[in-house]
Amino acid sequence: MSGTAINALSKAGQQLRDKILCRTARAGVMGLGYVGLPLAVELAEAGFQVTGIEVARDKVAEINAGRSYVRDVPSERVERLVREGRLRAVSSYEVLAELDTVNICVPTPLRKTKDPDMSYIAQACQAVAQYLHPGMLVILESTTYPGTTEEFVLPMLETQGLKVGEDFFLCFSPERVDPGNPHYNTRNIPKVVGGCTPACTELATLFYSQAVQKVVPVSSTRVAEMVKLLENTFRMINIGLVNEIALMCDRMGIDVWEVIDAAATKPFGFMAFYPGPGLGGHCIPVDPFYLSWKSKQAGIEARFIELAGYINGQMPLFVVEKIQNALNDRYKPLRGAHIHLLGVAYKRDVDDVRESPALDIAHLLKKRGAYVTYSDPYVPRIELDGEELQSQDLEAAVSAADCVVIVTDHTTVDYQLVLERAKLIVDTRNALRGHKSDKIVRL
Ligand code: SAJ
Repeated sequence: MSGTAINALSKAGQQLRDKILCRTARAGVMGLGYVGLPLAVELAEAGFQVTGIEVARDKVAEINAGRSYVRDVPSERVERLVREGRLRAVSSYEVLAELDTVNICVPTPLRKTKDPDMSYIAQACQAVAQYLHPGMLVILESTTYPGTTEEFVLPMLETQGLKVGEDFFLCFSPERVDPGNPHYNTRNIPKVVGGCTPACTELATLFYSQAVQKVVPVSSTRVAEMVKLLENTFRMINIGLVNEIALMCDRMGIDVWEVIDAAATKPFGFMAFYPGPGLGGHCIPVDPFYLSWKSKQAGIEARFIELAGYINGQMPLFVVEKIQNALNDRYKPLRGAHIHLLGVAYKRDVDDVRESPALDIAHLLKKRGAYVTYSDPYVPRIELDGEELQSQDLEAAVSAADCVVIVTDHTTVDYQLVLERAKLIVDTRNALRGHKSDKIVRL
């Protein structure tokens, strides 16, 4: 730790530092989802005694039975840690009274009005406030707008009469979990962290350094909050740009996929993004609207975010019209046609359908009178307009359908079989790249 911080550390801070260094600090993780569970496992494997606090009792039972429900965390790791007594899960908050650190990894969705839904953070922080005690390190990881930690969380915690930076320590550290990424995980993704005071930052940096390879301290919680929003807004806007380029190329009869591949040969100053059926997932379609909401309050319209949101939101309709025109060119109306969607997850090789554009496409197709089926090796069933659809056998459905639409380009699908059996294919992901056939229609 830096000299200044050691001298400046209060007695409570010094005690926490010592507990972190000798791993006697009892760690807590609130929210054992795709962010919280990998973090809990890394902290436990780093030698801390970890308690997961999870409101979903079935998840608590799974963890305590040594089973993982998060694809990136093998059950073997959970089972070993639970057996060794280094990881457990509970569903009540009292345990916070005996914890030295707590990472808050709860959801931050949007309301229907596209305003931030802070209810999960509020519930978690009220619980932490109730059991807050001297020497506690509290780190918010949920993606949120700049100012949340100091304006929303800190006042809740200070109601207990304890002083931040002396009695307890409060930081923000953005989660950077990338579901399904085979190369990057909680341990090797650099961890940005900013505290309410330098002592807060130093203690959180020390804490994370026990479990994460690289920690990146920044000067404040607002900087740390903004880092995450820049990262994901960058993606959302560039996806919006490339979708708009795809619309232009469609009108001009230019192969957008060839354009992007050729542009990507530029060894500097360019980063390839790819058009698609729309923007799915629980990060990219959501996080930028936390920034635009706060920006509006600060008197600045986040025009790029709003525009990119509009363009990305139009892509499902563009795909449906592409399907309709492709059938029309073959003297087949969309009404009454059998359309088979290949892949409904929001991106390749994940099992998550949250905000998936496939659901919008299916809804629009049904509204236009089509009969819609789907296959997805990762998603056995979906709910569509109040009806449950089950994933169909690929070969049979592809052979029977009037049009197969590749919406998610899972790598495990037999695209050769699709190419041979399908009458017509609308490929929204260039999954059939390199194949030439007049039955393939690309974005
Ligand atoms: N998408 C496109 N074209 C692209 C890239 C993505 O249409 O060129 C679509 C995807 O199909 C998906 C949506 O955008 O529907 C989001 O895709 P994503 O690749 O951004 O994946 P996410 O949502 O899982 O984003 C996560 C983010 N991780 C965190 O927030 C911690 C993001 O910051 C990562 O950069 C991203 O994974 C990643 O790189 O995979």
